Amino acid sequence: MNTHAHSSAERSLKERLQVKAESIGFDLFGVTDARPSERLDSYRSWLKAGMHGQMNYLEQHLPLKENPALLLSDLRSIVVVACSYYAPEPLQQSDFQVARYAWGDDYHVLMKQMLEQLATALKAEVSGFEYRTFVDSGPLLERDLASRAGLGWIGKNTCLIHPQKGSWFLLGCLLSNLDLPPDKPFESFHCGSCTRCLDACPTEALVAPHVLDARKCISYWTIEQREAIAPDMQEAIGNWLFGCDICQQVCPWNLRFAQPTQLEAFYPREWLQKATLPELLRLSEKDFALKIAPRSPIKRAKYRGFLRNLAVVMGNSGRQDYGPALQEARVRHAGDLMLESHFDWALQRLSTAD
Ligand code: B12
Ligand code: SF4
Ligand code: SF4
Repeated sequence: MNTHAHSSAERSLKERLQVKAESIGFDLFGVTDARPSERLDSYRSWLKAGMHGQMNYLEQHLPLKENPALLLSDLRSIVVVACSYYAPEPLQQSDFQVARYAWGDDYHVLMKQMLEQLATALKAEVSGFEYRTFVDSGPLLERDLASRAGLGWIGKNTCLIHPQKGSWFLLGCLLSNLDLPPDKPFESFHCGSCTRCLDACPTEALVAPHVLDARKCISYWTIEQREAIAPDMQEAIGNWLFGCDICQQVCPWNLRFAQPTQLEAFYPREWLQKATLPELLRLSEKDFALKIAPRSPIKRAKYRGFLRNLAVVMGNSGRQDYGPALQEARVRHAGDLMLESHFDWALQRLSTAD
């Protein structure tokens, strides 16, 4: 807690900031102070256990996560915002699934622009205003900051859940030298005895409440991992082409409270609604760069990762008519051992499918 009382000017600045944030399109807004997280021990033990897999950047982030003040000299407060990405119209695909956050445009770009807009409004008003904005990729424990800023609790599935709006939210942070009064941290915990997310995870990646072993998580393998997908994960990935939403889909707070996004940018894009797996597999690297990468979060998998994911999903589809497309792709990408092994796996699996 900040020890000094905040002036009415600081309180009114915070109120105006919140109004501005809402007018820009943010659904949730909260403020916390610059203290380091109280949950760093669980982050350290998570890293120590190797549960971050090959996401080495999470190790590199540790010193900064330990001390957010290193990110901005004279850091006084952190504004945490959130946008719902729950599109009212679902992705209409029967052959494959893509995590909801990736149906539309890339939130990293969109929310960063929105945060910059918020900062620009402040710049005009406050002299000497210093700030930095972060969306996802920065060295901050965003969910922890969000719960400290009063936005919700961290569920057993490790997601931040708002008590009236669920967890289909993406987070962003504005660090600044403004002395804004912090909100009351969200201290209650509303999962109760529910264990639906742990029970539903197809790969048992939620190894304990609040502990996700990324090495078992479909989202990790299909988004973050650049090389081969572990053999024992390939079947379990099922038809998830990019990311996984199961531990959020089953959550009663989402089933009851999910609220449609105000941002059309998160609605499913037409190319994704219409795409077929063989067509996607035929994309050249240039097509991927021109048609998918510029706006979609799917670019994170990179071209090879995307083809690898396609091979796995097609292998799991039971659709023997996908054989020729996979054969063709194997010839086109001959020499890329990682891809070859995934195409071979898929062809083999289809040949033994009922
Ligand atoms: C690495 C990462 C991943 C990894 C690892 C996920 C994980 N659970 O750690 C992978 C690739 C698997 C992943 C998947 C997803 N991710 Co991700 N990911 C991140 C990233 C970059 C870092 C998270 C991190 O540091 N993890 C390490 C763990 C140890 O830290 P933590 O999750 O923050 O955990 C803290 C708490 O759980 C707490 N804690 C521990 N024990 C206990 C016990 C109790 C009782 C309590 C209350 C708390 C508590 O302490 C931990 C350390 O402080 C953040 C962005 C960021 N900079 O924070 C996005 C982020 C967490 N991801 C996000 C999203 C949307 C997803 C996916 C939904 C995408 C998808 N559909 O595929 C899935 C969800 C999977 C899941 N159940 O978490 C959002 C989450 C929004 C929300 N509402 O929570 C974030 C915040 C990005 C953003 N800016 O919006 N992600
Ligand atoms: S995202 Fe999917 S694989 Fe990962 S923990 Fe949740 S349900 Fe399990
Ligand atoms: S499914 Fe149940 S246990 Fe899991 S996060 Fe939601 S309420 Fe909590």
